Parts: sequence; C-alpha cells; structure tokens
Amino acid sequence: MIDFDFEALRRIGLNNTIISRLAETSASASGSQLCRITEYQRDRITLHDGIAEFPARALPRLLAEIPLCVGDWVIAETNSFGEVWISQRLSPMNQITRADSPPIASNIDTALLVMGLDGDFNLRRLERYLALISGAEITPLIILSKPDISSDVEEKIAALNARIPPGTDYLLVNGTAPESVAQLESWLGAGQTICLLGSSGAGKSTLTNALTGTGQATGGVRDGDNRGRHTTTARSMHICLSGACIIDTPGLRSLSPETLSAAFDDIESLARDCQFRDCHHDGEPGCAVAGHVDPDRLRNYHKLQREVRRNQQTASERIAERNKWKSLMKSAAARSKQKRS
Ligand SMILES: Nc1nc2c(ncn2[C@@H]2O[C@H](COP(=O)(O)OP(=O)(O)OP(=O)(O)O)[C@@H](O)[C@H]2O)c(=O)[nH]1
Ligand SMILES: [Mg+2]
Ligand SMILES: [Zn+2]
Repeated sequence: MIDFDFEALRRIGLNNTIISRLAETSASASGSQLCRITEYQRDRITLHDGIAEFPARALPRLLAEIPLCVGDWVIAETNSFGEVWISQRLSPMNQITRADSPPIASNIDTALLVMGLDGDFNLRRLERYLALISGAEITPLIILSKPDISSDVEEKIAALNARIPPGTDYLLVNGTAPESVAQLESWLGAGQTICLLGSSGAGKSTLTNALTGTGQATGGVRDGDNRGRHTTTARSMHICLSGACIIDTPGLRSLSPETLSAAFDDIESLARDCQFRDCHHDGEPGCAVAGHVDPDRLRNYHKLQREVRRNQQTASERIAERNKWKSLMKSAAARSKQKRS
C-alpha cells in the first residue's frame, strides 16, 4: 500500500473517489508516492506531493499505454540517483478530451468556459465546448468575460439564453476587477478542481491571476479582430486563495505562429540560406532546406503552417476563400460538361 498524507494532498484536490482508486494500483516498493501532475509539457512533467512541486519523468512503458495530462493522479518513485519516475496512473474520475488529440485535463469538478463578450462571442463554439464538457460528465459554468469593454451585451445575453440548455449557469465577469471575480466564490471551495477553457485572449490567465494572486503571463488581443496571441503555451495547475485548484490551459487552437517557429526552428534557420525568400523547399534552385531535413518532418511543417494560417484568418476571410473555391469548382464542372457534350 502506498503511504500518503491526506491533509496535505487535499490541498491539491485529493478526494474519496481517487483514494478508492488507489486500491487498483499494484503494490509498489517503499518510496512510492501519490502525486498530482500540475504541469505537462511535451517532455517536462511537474508533480505536486501536497507540499512542494518537483520535476519528474514518466516511464516509457507507461506513456506508451496511457497519455498523461495535467490533473492526473499518479504513483511516483524516486530512484537512487534522486530522479523521480512516474510508474502508474490512477484511472481518472473524468477527463476532458477532444478526438484525435491528447487529453486536456483530468479529475475536474467544474469547467469554466470563458468567452469574451467582445468579438470572441460565438455561440456555436460555446455549444462545442458544452458538448465536450457534458460528454465528460463535468459541470460547466459559462464565464462571459470583458463585460466592461463590450457592446451589445444585452442582445448577446438574450441570444445566449435562447441557445444554451436550461439550468446551465453563466456569469458576467470582469477578470480585471476583484469584486467581479468574487462572484465565483461558491464554485471555488477547498479541494475543488476547476479547469478553464476558451479561445486565446478570452481572459483565462487573467482570471487565474485574480483567483491565485499570482502572475501567469497574460497578453493583449490583436487590434481589429479581438483574437488572442496564444500567451499561455502549457496546461498548468495553481492553487487559488480560496483553496481550490485551478487549471489554466492555452486557447484550444493552441498552435500559434510563435509555437510553430519554436518547434521547427531548425527548418526556419536553414531557410534563411535559401536562394529565394519565398522558397517552398520543393525543388527550387538554391534551396538550403530540402535534402537537409527529414522529408516527413518538412511535410508536417507545411501542414501545420497551413493550419496556423487558417486559424489566423477571420471568419469573413474564411467565407471569402470558401466562396472563391466553390466558384472555381463550379466553373471547372461547367467546363468538363461542355467538353463531354
Ligand atoms: N477589460 C477587460 N480586459 C480583460 C478581461 N479579461 C481579460 N482581459 C484582457 O484580455 C487580454 C487577454 O487575456 P489573457 O488572460 O491573457 O487571455 P487567455 O485566455 O489566457 O489567452 P491565451 O493564454 O492566449 O489562451 C489581456 O490583456 C487581459 O488584460 C476583462 O474581463 N475585461
Ligand atoms: Mg493564458
Ligand atoms: Zn528552400
């Protein structure tokens, strides 16, 4: 059986459901600890044991079977070199996941769906988030941010009321005003775990800062389209002044031009030596990239670049592009009909 300090772990969200799942874990050597993942990045995991945070790694055989995420409860062991290795994961009481993507967060009591009352306001996107959350059997709470700087607030609220399932709670919260953030109090009891979801720039980190009294980086929104800058790049858990645990996440379309450049800086630095500035690295003369980078990696880079470009397009640009495409298809169809007849 694994030793654990209930009082200390309660601070980071331990509850009876999780304790009952400890029985599923196989008996381990002494030195095994029950911990929670408080930050998950590609190859860097941070654990909390109720007292402090420390870095850890996951055993490859575990990762091959189970994708880990922030909020997971795990068993960790310290080896003779002082390295901490995660050897098991307790099956989560719930998990926020999107198809074909790694899980977003585990063991959540309430999901705060943060949406700006500015240009970010989009009921179809909100419905997608609601479906994601209710599918995971997690209580949603809609946070309508930026009421202080938005127009048509009453119309937007009326449209929201007409659209969301009855009984779904929502609050108007100005994340930059402590008295407004205080409305959240009753969802933030000690030991509760809250997860923030919403597009980049919606105000998730601003809210996290207000609730924890700390400084997650926050970013402005781009002029003109109210879109965010993808300031937050990793999912991380923090402890609120009220004793609740809060998980801040990057805007779900988490690929920004900056993260793409950082992930492919080898390609981008080689590309500076291509003969042509707009080289596509696809057989052009004087290309410094093709042949020097794994072709599959190059293909993936191009694919992700297109994705970033799509994410940056505004809705009207997307519609214009789709219409252009449609009319091209139509004239192509007309041409082939003409040929046949
Ligand atoms: N006036 C006003 N500004 C807000 C409010 N909430 C957030 N902001 C501002 O909006 C900008 C973006 O906020 P963030 O908290 O960084 O947004 P985020 O959701 O964490 O964005 P990502 O990390 O990119 O996913 C910041 O400049 C905030 O100061 C609000 O309720 N009122
Ligand atoms: Mg953020
Ligand atoms: Zn090139």
